[in-house]
Amino acid sequence: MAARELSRTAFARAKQLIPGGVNSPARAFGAVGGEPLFIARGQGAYLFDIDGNRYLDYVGSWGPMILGHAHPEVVEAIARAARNGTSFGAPTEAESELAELIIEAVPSVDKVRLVNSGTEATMSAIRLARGVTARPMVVKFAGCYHGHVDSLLVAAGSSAATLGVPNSPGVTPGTAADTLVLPYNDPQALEAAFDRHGQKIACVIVEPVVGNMGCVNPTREFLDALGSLPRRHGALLVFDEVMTGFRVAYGGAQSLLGVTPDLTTLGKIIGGGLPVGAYGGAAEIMDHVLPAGKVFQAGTLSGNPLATAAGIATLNVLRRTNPYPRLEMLSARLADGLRQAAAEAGVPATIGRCGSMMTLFFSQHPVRDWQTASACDTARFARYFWGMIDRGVYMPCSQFEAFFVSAAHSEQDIEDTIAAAKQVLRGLV
Ligand code: KE4
Repeated sequence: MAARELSRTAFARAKQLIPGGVNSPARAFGAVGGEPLFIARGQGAYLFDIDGNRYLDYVGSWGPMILGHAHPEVVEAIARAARNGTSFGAPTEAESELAELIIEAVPSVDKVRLVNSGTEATMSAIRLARGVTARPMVVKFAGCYHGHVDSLLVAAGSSAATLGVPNSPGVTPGTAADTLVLPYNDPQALEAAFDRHGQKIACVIVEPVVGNMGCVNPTREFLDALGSLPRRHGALLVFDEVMTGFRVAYGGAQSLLGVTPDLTTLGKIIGGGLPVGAYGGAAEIMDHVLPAGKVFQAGTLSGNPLATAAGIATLNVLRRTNPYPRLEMLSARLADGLRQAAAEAGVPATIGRCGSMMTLFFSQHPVRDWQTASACDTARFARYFWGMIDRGVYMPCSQFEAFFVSAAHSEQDIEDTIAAAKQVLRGLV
């Protein structure tokens, strides 16, 4: 068992200063028990905690670190930008350079606004959709997460077509009232919602490949419904590609799935680990955003010189090296190895995967929506999580998250992970 005393001490201190000792609940290890590890540094595919333990990292900061930690070109770009100042509150050419890279890569984006997080991106995209359509309602799907936007912190009511109810204190019933929560991968529910509310729906927001209930792929029928129903009823389709953007492909999920959304939200990878979010779409939609149009959105640090430098460097490395075929090869091998390890151990498990994002579900049935995801054996997941930590493999601390292979992972890293999983899974029976 690795020593974790310094993390324990650091956590005790942090809890005196910061709610729950963390600046985001996802890091608190709440779903797996125990206490979070405090990280000293990352290098390539590895994290090092403050007790000196090394871990093979599959969280990758929840997605941004597709190149691995401390990539030399990214670090140098940030350092170079910092020497010229850290923020000006005035336009810089780097913002146009990052915008150009995004526009060139993402099929649906002709114009893009940079913000500071995925939450800001989805919040702004919804406001824009409501402003453009002059309609109040937003459709989302159970199990999809779009950041801590009040109107999206909503759980499904008793029936899938029930208007949303808040699932966080502080979100008012009035805010939730305009949010409709439907089952993912249910084209009939989406059709019924439009039949019932069609002229009041401003947009449908969806993770085109879900990461936030664990990795769940859309069915062809669901994609066809997403591609046709909103448009038929004058609503906008918003692809939340904060996680899938530049992850599952350089052009994001929309470049793979054959559906072109009206708006796309981005984050994570486009900041290379620094705070960048973005929302974009056709110019005739985006030109409704102030000061071109009347839909308000602003931000002191939007397009920040350091963040845009990190994002530009990251996208330039991705565009130059095209790591996606190798990521697919490594990820397919890992998925097969985990599937085989679970089968050999007699542990019911299935894999959800798209490219280098995937989830090992402790479920004997395929996971296709929140109902099947929430039936997973989360207690068994928690034992698996800690077993992997004890073997130096850092997986996401929740069954309902995706994990990620980076371009810094080696074939040996993948084999070592499979070997560790074989040992851990055998112990779970
Ligand atoms: P941020 O505000 O955390 O940058 O992005 C919110 C967001 C929006 N859309 C999708 C599809 C997302 O996955 C996220 C954030 N993802 C979580 C992890 N699955 C971030 C981890 C955290 O909250 O600490």
